Amino acid sequence: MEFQMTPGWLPFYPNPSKPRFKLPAGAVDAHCHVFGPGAQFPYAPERKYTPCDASKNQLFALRDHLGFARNVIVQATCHGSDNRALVDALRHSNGMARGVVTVKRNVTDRELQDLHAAGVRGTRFNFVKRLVDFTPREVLMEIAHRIAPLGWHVVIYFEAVDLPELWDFFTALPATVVVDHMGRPDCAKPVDGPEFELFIKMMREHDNIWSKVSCPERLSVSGPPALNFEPNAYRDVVPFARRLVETFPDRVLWGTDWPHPNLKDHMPDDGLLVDFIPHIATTAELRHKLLVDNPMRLYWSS
Ligand code: 0GY
Repeated sequence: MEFQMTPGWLPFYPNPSKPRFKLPAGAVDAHCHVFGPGAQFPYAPERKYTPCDASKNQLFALRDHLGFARNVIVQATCHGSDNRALVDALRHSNGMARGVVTVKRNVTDRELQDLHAAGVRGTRFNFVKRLVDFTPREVLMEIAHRIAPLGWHVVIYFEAVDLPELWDFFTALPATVVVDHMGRPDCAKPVDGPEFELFIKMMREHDNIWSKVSCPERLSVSGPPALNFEPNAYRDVVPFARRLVETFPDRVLWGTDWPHPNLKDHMPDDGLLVDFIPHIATTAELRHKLLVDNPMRLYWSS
């Protein structure tokens, strides 16, 4: 099947630079996607965008080029609850990739067990209104109760303004919960303002809640530097990510977000994104937790 990429969408960066920051041995890219290829794994009819194809082999080549050892592949909304492209990538990863899927209420126990055997360790609930149609909370809660006994966690994606309304649901989830991209704070607001304080409070009061300190390219208002990544790249995101890394060093993850769906103004060089890591995790110990210990504990302990 032929798919036309959504107009205005940027394809991923063609020739990423080699990072200057040397990743610790065993580092995990804990948030990335595979898209299709659409001819083999068609995009979902209910999708809100059509991405560029981004195959497992391209993802694994990027992993090796950047110096990561492993990937966590997260189901993107353009594939809906059809996890075949993701599972195919896991099966071809030699055990070096784990997955986070999207499932519907009617998923069978057998299907969940097969997903687990393929390397799936979580399910994703998406609350970003431009990306998905609404699913009733009780349906999501039912799914959460089905996956919890497998030792899976729930990945949640939402925007900061929606946290007050979603608080009760998130804090009642019966599993480890991993928040995508720091709950998408508005980085034009102060890091100690009420909006981000609410997010910090949620993590402080609920030690089953983790955060990915990912996506400076998506969250930054000040934007990328014109030519050189240092010293000001995405500088407005740094205080938010640093605060989480330093306050909750054992509950943070990092990922490239390759191939960066829905970016229209600026497509990051993934090598330079890796060079952002020492700005948000400023000691070798913090970086080892962020890039190795935490993702290994969450994704490779079973
Ligand atoms: C991301 C971010 C986005 C998209 C999705 O599943 C998705 O379609 O997550 C976004 O548009 O902000 O993490 O990939």
